[in-house]
Amino acid sequence: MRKILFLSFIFFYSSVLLAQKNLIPMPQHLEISKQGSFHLKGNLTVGVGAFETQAKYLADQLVGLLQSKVTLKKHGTILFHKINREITDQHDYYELKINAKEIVISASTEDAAFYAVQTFLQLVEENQSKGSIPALEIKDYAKFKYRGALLDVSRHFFTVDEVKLFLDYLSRYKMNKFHWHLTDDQGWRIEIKSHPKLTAIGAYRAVTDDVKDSKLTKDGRYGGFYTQEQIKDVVAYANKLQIEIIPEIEMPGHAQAALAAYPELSCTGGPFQVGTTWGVMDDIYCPKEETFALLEDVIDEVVTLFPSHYIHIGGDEAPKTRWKTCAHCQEMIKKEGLKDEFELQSYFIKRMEKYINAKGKDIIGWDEILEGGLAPNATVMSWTGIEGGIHAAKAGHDAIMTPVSHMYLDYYQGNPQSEPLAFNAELRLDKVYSFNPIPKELNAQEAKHILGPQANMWTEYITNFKHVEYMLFPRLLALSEVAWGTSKPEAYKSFENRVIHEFAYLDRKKINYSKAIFELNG
Ligand code: TNX
Repeated sequence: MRKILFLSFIFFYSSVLLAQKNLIPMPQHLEISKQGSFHLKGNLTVGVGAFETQAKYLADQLVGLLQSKVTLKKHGTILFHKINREITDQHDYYELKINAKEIVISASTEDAAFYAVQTFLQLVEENQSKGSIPALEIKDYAKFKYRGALLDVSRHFFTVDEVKLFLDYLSRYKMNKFHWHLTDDQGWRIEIKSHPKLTAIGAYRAVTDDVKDSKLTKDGRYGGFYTQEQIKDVVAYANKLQIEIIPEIEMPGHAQAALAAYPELSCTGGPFQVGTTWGVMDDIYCPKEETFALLEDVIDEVVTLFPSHYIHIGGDEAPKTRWKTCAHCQEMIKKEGLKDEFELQSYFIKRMEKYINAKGKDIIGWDEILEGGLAPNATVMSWTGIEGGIHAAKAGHDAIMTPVSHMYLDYYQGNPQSEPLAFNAELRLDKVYSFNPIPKELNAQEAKHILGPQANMWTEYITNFKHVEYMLFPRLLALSEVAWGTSKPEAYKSFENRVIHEFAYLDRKKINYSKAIFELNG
C-alpha cells in the first residue's frame, strides 16, 4: 500500500513538473517550486499596475479561457510591475512569479509584459483542468530582437481575417515581425490612391486550375487587394499583439502585376498580363524617371500606413536581360559611370534608399542587393544561403537570416508522397529547430549585426488559408524557439514531445497542422 502511495505521489509530482515544461518557446530560466499552487477557481482580480493595456488584455483572455468572472482593480492577485533592465542580447526581459497567494509579472517593456502574459496564458491552459497552477518562477528574455515570418499574399490572396489569424499564431509564440509580401508578378495587393490602376488591373489575374474554385470577380478574374482602411486596421491589430508589420514593395524585379497596369514603366513597353505562372520574369521595372516617380509615390503612401521602421524593397531575382538591350539603360550606365547592369541595380536600390531614408525609415532588401554594391544603410535579408548575411555583417550592416536551407515554409515537411503538393524541396521540423541564426564565421562584434531569423511562407502552391496553417504548423514552433534563443538541437526529442503536446491545443482551436513527425518516428 505504501509503495502504491509512493508511486502515485511520484507519478503525480512528475506530471505536475512535466506540465510546466510544455511551454513554447521554452523560457530561458524556469524553476518549479516544490510547494504551493495558485488556484484558478473563483473570481480572479487583475491589478492594473504598470501595464494597463496588458492587464486589460490578460483579463479579456482569462474570461474567454476560464469562463469565469475576472475583475480589473487597482490592486489584484495578478500584478504587473515595471522593472528596468538593459542588457545587450537580452531583449524584453520579464519575470513571472507564481505562488499560492499571487501572480507577479515584472517586465522591462510593454512587449515584455505581453510575452509574460503569453507565457502565463499557456500555463493557465495547461493547468486549467486541475484548477491550479503550481508555484514557479520564470526569468525570461529573447535572444533575438527580430523574430519574423513572411506571408506571400500575392501568389494567392488571403483576406484581412486570415492575415489576422496569421498574426494571432505568431503572437502566441512570441514572434514580433510580420513581413507582408504585398506585391509580386501575380498580384499587387495594396491600394495606392495616386495610382489606382495598380490594384484595378494589377490585383487580378486570369483564372488558372488551382483557383477555379475560389471566389472570383464578376468578370471572372482571381485576386484581391487591401484598401488603405483595411491596412490600417491590420496594423492596429498587429500593434496590440506587439507585432511590427514590415511591408514589402518589390523592385526592380517581380513587378509584372505593376507592369500590366503601367506598361510604360518597362523597358519594352509591353503589353503585359498579371502573372499566372511562377518563376522569375524577364520584364522588370526600367530605371527611368517615370518609374522612380511612381515608386516614390507608392512609398509616400506606404510610409503613412505602416509605422514600421523598415520598408522592404525586394531586390531579388531581377534578370538583367532587358536592361542589357535597352538603349536608355545603357545610356544611364554610361552617364552614371557604372560598370554594368548589376551596378545599375545597385544605383536603383540606392536611389530608392535615399528617398526612404529621407522619410526617416530604413530599407531591407533580399541578398541580391549586395551585387553591384550595397546601399549605405541597408539591412540584408539573407535567403539564398547564409553567405549574404555573413557578408553584410562583416561589412557592418545588419542582417536577417532566412536561408532556404532552414527557413522556407513552402517546402515539404514530410514525405512528398503523403504531403500536399509543395515547392520541390524538403524542410522538416528538426531541420528548422537546428538552425543557428549566428554563423560561426562571425566574431562577437560582427554577430551583433544578426538581428534574428525569419521563416517565409511563399504561396505559389498554397491556395487557401487552411493550407497556410498546415505549412506553418508545427514548424512555427521550432522557429519560435530558434528566435527566442532557447532551442537546443541536442534536446530535439524533448522539443518534439512539447510539439506533440501542443497538437492538443491546435486541435481545440481547429488549426490545421502536419503530422509528418509521426511518419518519421515510424
Ligand atoms: C524565391 S525568396 C523567391 C520567391 C519564391 C520562392 C519560392 C525570394 C526572395 N524569392 O519569389 O516564392 O523562392 O520558394
